[in-house]
Order: sequence, then structure tokens, then C-alpha cells
Amino acid sequence: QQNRSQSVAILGAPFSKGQKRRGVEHGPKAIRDAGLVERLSNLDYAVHDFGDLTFKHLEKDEHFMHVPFPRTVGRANQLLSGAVSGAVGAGHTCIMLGGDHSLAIGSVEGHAQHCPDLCLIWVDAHADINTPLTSPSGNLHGQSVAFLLKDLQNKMPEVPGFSWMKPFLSARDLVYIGLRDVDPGEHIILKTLGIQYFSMRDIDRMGIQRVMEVTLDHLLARKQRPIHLSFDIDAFDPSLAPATGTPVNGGLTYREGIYVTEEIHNTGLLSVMDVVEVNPTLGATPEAVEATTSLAVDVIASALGQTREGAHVAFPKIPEPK
Ligand code: 6HN
Ligand code: MN
Ligand code: MN
Ligand code: MN
Repeated sequence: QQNRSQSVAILGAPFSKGQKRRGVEHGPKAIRDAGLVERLSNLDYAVHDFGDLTFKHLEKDEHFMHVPFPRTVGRANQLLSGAVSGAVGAGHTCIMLGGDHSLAIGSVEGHAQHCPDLCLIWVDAHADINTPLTSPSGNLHGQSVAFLLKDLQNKMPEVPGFSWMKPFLSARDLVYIGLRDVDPGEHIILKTLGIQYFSMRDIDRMGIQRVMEVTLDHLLARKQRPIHLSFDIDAFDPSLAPATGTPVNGGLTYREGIYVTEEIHNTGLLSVMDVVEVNPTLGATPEAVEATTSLAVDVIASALGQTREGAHVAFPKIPEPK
């Protein structure tokens, strides 16, 4: 399997205002400290670490309805969009380290500037498709997808801070994997728009192999196109990824999660991957935090071609003694 691009850009987005718990802004540093760059270099990539973006603190940012920090989140995503667009335009496969999942707005938007025909795979316990009118919490990390979808354009109010962007994604270009905590308003949106999703129940019924087959067929059968993978670490079971803000029992096993990223790698079409919601201040013990951050490194390495069979290692034949 050929890698789509031999160079990987790492982009840190230490941002947390899409939800109310502090600490998720330390995600990028924690994932780097777990050895990300070395692991990717071992896979034979040229790794370009672009460092962390610097997000401005906005003085005046009143609630919009019950949505906190709308302008701060909007501005952060505008900045991130430019950075992702630049990295993709320069020919890198881009890994965006969050930060909370509101960052997917800017990440997918920036990706779409270079790849308007992209498709989106959203791996998450949550659907993150609330509008401000359906959201129980008001938090923007639970609303990212609603900002992206053309199909929801006339259901979205004008949220201050987001006038720089327009929705561009079609509901048929999106697949969810791992859902198990969907709000009532989100459920009606998923059903009305006919969005393809695989809940944990679907994974129990079909198995992860069939889920990935249908997912990739749904998105790629008509034509091959760039994949945006938005991976919320809370898709994994909380026993594997405890250091996250909104854990939900009954999540992906280690092997299911790795199978998802292996299959995506094998398409050769991965273009941008987000890894979000790693909150190193929320683990009960240092071991719990380390389990979460090293899991994040594992899924990234797997999405970029690390195999469980060792095939990624450049060893053309069995060495012989002289
Ligand atoms: N995430 N559905 C809940 C809400 O507040 O809208 C939870 C969202 C979680 C968001 O994990 O990225
Ligand atoms: Mn999420
Ligand atoms: Mn989630
Ligand atoms: Mn490969």
C-alpha cells in the first residue's frame, strides 16, 4: 500500500472554549510527549511539526442564546482553517491535535478549501450535530457538524463569530462510527437527513469489519476522494481512554479502533486526521492519563500505516550472516 503523501504535518490546537472543562488545551503537548514524532519518523515519514497555534483571548464574548464563547470559538476555527488549508496545500497529510471537538469546524473547512470533494468519517461516542436550538448544553463541541452541513443551513441561526464560513458538506458525504450518546434533537437530525451512522449497537450486530466495508463503500464507491477522519478519543471505551471530558461506557475496543484506522490507511486516501478531546488533567492517576495519550499515538500511527503485521518496516529480505 502506497502512502498518499510521504510527509506529515503536525498541527497543535491547544483550545478548550468549545466546552466548559479546562485542561483539554493541554492535549497537543500530552500527545507529543507520548512519543508521536518518533513513532511517525519510524514509519518513514518526513515529519513537519508546525507547533501549536496561538489562540487570542477575546475580552468581550457574551453568550449567544445559551452558547458560551461563540466569537472565541469562531475565531479559533478561522485561524485553524487557514493553517490546515496551508498544510494540505503544501502537500502534507495533516494531523490536527486538539483541543476540543469544536476545532473540527475549522479543520474540515480548511481541508475543504483544497479538497472540495472530501468526505468525512466521524469516530465518536457523540454525533456532535446539535444546532444551538437543539443543544442541551450549549457547548459548541457538540455542534461542530451542524456548522459544516449544507443540509442544515436553514436550521442554523447566525452564530456570532462564524460569518467567515459557509456550510459546504453534504449529508451523504459523512459517516459516523461509535455512537452511543445521541441527544433527541440530534437523533431527529440524523434520521431526517438520512445520515449513514454506525452506533455501538450496529458494531455489535455487524462486526467492525462489515461496518468499515459499508462505510468506505458509502463514501468512495462513486469516486475515490480525500478522507477527513475526525477522531474523538471518547469513541474508545473509558477503560482505555479515561482522560477525556465526556466519557460514555460501552465504547470501541482497542482492536475495533485500530481496525478502523487500518482500513482508512489502506484506502490510501487519508488527507487530514483530527485527534481531539484528550484531556490530560482528567485522568484519575498518571497511568490513566498515559494510557489515553499513548492510545492517541497508536491510532495516529495506525492511520498512517503502522500495521500489526510489521509490514511497515523497510526490510526487503531476511538478512544473512557474512
Ligand atoms: N464531544 N451531546 C452533548 C452536547 O453537549 O451536545 C455532548 C457533546 C460531546 C462533544 O464529545 O466532542
Ligand atoms: Mn466529539
Ligand atoms: Mn465525543
Ligand atoms: Mn502504507
